[in-house]
Formats: sequence, C-alpha cells, structure tokens
Amino acid sequence: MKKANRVKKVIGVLLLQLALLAGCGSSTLSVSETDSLEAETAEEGQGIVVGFSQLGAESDWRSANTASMLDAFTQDKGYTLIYKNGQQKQSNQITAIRTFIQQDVDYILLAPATESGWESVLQEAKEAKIPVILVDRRVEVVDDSLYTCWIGSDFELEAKKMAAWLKAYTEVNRIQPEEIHVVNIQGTIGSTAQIGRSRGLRNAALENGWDLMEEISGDFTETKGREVMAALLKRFDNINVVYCENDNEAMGAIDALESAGKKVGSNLAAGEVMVVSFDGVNEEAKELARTGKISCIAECNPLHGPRVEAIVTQLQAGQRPDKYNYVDEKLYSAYLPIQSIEVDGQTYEIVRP
Ligand code: GYE
Repeated sequence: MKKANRVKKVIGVLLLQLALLAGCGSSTLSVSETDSLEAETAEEGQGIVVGFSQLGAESDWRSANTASMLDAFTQDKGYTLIYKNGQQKQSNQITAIRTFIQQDVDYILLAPATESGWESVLQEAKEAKIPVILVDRRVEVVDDSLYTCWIGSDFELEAKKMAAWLKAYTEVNRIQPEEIHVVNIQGTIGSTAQIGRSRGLRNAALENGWDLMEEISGDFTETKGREVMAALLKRFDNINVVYCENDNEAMGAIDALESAGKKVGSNLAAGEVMVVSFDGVNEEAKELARTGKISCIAECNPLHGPRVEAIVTQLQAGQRPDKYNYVDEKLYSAYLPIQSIEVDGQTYEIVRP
C-alpha cells in the first residue's frame, strides 16, 4: 500500500536523523540528500493525498458533484486534495492521472467522461500501487482489478422508472402506445449515464410499442438541448414526448419548444408536448417540475463526496469496500393521478417535487 511506503520513508528519515544526531555517518550526507529528506517529511504533513480527476463542468449535476467532493476531502479531515477539471476531454483526464501517479498520491478518484479508453493509464496506476476509486460513471476494462471500486447511480434503472411512469400515464389517459411519438435528447455519447438511460428508453419503446422517432445527443448541456430540440422540430411535426437525459437539456428543449409556439405540459390530449428528464438538482428544473412543464424527473444523486470519503476511510483501515456501490434514488412528478410505479417487482412512490 502507498501509505505503507510513506510510513517506511518516514521511518527511514527518522533513523537517518537519529544517526546524524548520534554523530555517525554525517559526513556521507550531502546537502541535496538533506533537502530531499525534508521534502519527504513535508509531504507527510499533507496527510492523505488524493487526486481527483473530474470530467468537466457541463451541468448543474456536475457542479454539485464537484462541490460535494471538494467539501468531503478537506485539510481538517486530514486530506490534501489535488483537483483537476478535464474540460470534457478524456485526454486531459489521462494526463491528470499520469500527473497524480508522478506526484505519488495515495488515492486516485476518477469521474470518467466516457467508458472506453482507460486500460493503459489504469494499468499504470495499478503498477504504481495507487488505488483508483471510480465516481459516477464507469469504465469499460477487461480486468476489473484496474480499479478498486465504483460508486454511482443505476442509470438504466432510472430509465426504467421513467418508462414505467410514462406507461402509467398512457394507461391513466387511455393513450394508445403508437400515439406516443418520443424523441430522445441523449447525454454525452459513450458515457455510462447516456448508455443506461438510452437503453432503458429503447427497450421500453420496443416493449410498449411507442414510436421512438429519433435519438440525438445534447451533450448534457442546456445550449445543445435547445439547439437539438429546435432542429428536431424542423424535422418532425408530431413529437409529443421529449425524453431529455438531464435537466439542463430539458431547460434548453423547453425554451426551443416554446419559441416554436408549442405548449409544454402534461396534457397530451390538449396538444401539449411532454418533457421528462433526469437529475433533479437544478432549482429552476425543480420549479419546472412543480409547474408541470417537466412532467417527471428521475432523480440522479450527485452528492458522492461523503460516500467516497467513507470508502477511503475503509481502505485506510485495511478493509475491503464493496466493488459496486449504488445510491437510492426517487422519481419526482407533480402529476397527481400517478401515485407510484413498479419496476422489477419493486414499488416506487412518486415524490412531489
Ligand atoms: O445526469 C448529467 C451530467 O453522469 C450522472 O452527467 C452523470 C450525468 C448527469 O452531466 O447531468
């Protein structure tokens, strides 16, 4: 373990200092050697050194996640956190990890942009004996010993809950499945959140016979959500459900719908266009859910900081955390006729936003 190496280093330093005090061997120590010894001792004063590679700052979810992580790994709890924002580029994240390895950090926390392409750098971390904890999204690697564990959401379950809600809506309103003309504004292609949420909708559309007209990425941003929605409205005139893979996209899409003269809401029979989305973090989105402009939000909880910190504490104590750690999440909707939904034999009460 890294910690053990550090302890060994300190013991080494102490022994050398004792030797110096005892007057033996002092002539063999050069100035530069003393400097480097001091640097090592100073490093010890940093406590547990943690490198956090965040993928970017594309959404309110992401900002909340970053804040939660920074709040959890503070100096008064004995940590030095080195934070790097990958600006939505995997290459930046790979560079960050390599820097962490060079800095000989105790732990690497990685919130990866997309699933593929991590094999070599994680191998390097493994060879350096630095545990890697994945936060939020996952990585696709053959050898899962390349990371210690993962904590995040079950994105496909979020989508299944949303689909169950939509199905319940069609039943309550006696809408035929083929009358559901849905478009999916997807998240960043290749990210775990996108893969799970898109798969969940695709499967539900097939099962229920909904008309899934188009899937197109809005990159989890409000700007792209607006842009993509405007383009979709030019191509299709019968969209009645817009499935946005996060709230920021939903806010952009609502803007575009209203600018095109559409009425947004939960009354399909009256010609309204229904918007549903994921996260439930942004205050404006929650307000849109209260007024029914976003008909349903599947919660995605970003507050992983304390959870990751608890995992580090476990590892420090020599314990082995669970490999995969899921967080519980709710479904928010102000549409009163639906009280609960069921997915895979489990009942979820609908929470009013
Ligand atoms: O839903 C979205 C963010 O990976 C769960 O990424 C995360 C997603 C979240 O940008 O808002």
